[in-house]
Amino acid sequence: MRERRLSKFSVGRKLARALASDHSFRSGRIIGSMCTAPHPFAARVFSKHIEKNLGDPGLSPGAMALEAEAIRSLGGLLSLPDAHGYVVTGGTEANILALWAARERAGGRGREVVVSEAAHFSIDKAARMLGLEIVKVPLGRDRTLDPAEVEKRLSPRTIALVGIAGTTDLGLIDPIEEFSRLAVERGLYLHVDAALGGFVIPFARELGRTNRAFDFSLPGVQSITIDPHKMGMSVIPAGGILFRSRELLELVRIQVPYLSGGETALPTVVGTRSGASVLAVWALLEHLGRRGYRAAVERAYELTDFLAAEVRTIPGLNLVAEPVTNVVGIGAAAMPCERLASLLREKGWAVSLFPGHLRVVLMPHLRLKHIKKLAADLRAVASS
Ligand code: 0PR
Repeated sequence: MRERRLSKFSVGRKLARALASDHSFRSGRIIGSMCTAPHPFAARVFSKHIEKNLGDPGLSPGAMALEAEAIRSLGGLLSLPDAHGYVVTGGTEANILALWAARERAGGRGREVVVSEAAHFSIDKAARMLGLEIVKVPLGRDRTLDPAEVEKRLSPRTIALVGIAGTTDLGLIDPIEEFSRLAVERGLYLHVDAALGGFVIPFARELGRTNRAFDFSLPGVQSITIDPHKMGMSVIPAGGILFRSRELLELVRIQVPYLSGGETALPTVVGTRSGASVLAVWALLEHLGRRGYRAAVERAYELTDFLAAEVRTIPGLNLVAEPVTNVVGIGAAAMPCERLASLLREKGWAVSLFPGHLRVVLMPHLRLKHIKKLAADLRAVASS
């Protein structure tokens, strides 16, 4: 730390210089991110309440009540208005809590968790923290999961299945109906990672884009991850974990005797936690309502369709899967994807590179003019 103070002006100038090379959502150049520019209303509510710490719930009974309301609202979106849960820091914390609950529920009966090889790395992270073993099921050539392959990997040591509703690499949806059937038959815990899809698939169903079931309407589903800081358009950090019952949530709570509200049970992985995040989530859910989110999802699909149609017409490029949500996977037959990615990066695009394809996520900060420009650049680099 420096000894002498630096004026706010000088610090501001240093800051601006240091951040000059950072990408911004406003530029329309961030095409590989699952986050987006926070909705201005969420940002306003967030900045107004930055002092709130829900790690000491007794200090903010009002904010805690709104968190419960936000959870009911998310539960309603996922077919269970009386779900139990919390707004957490993101999909990673939500997945950790879910697998922790699964482990506690199994009571030492086994340690294996079965999930597709497309699982987000937070599942591996959670397993390492919790002493669980991840059994990965390979995907078929069309990148989807065959339920028979899942069943083959179940053993007496299996305690849980994780289904993904909106995979990280391609936005695809696992056969969660089948997962649910297996979970009920075998008494397994089923967690659904809908970090991205939670705010997309319910509206995609209403828009007639998919008829896949993935939520609490399936009897085997015990918990769901749904992230307001992805397609929920709220401020980072904001994830969501929802459990089917209070008993499941109790499995991951810790009793704390000394806080302001008296003896209390805290459920999140982190201690001190942002009340501002929670209030921003609540406020935006109230403000946009289903109609607002549906409109955002509809726009995202328009861009998805546009980009997918363009990619189909560009010689040397291909879609690695038919988009199901707002994610487009672009493969290149004539050159390594690493080269395609670096040519696009040279042109200023912030792309995500997976083994064998580039990922474009059509998030709400993107406009048709950005995607038209992207398509033109893709066409140019594909033939270079
Ligand atoms: N589950 C799924 C299916 C995810 O895709 C992700 C993150 C998580 C869980 C974990 O969520 P948190 O990162 O909130 O803990 N998916 C994004 C990804 O890996 C995260 C991300 C977001 C990466 C924005 C880059 C970026 O610019 O692609």
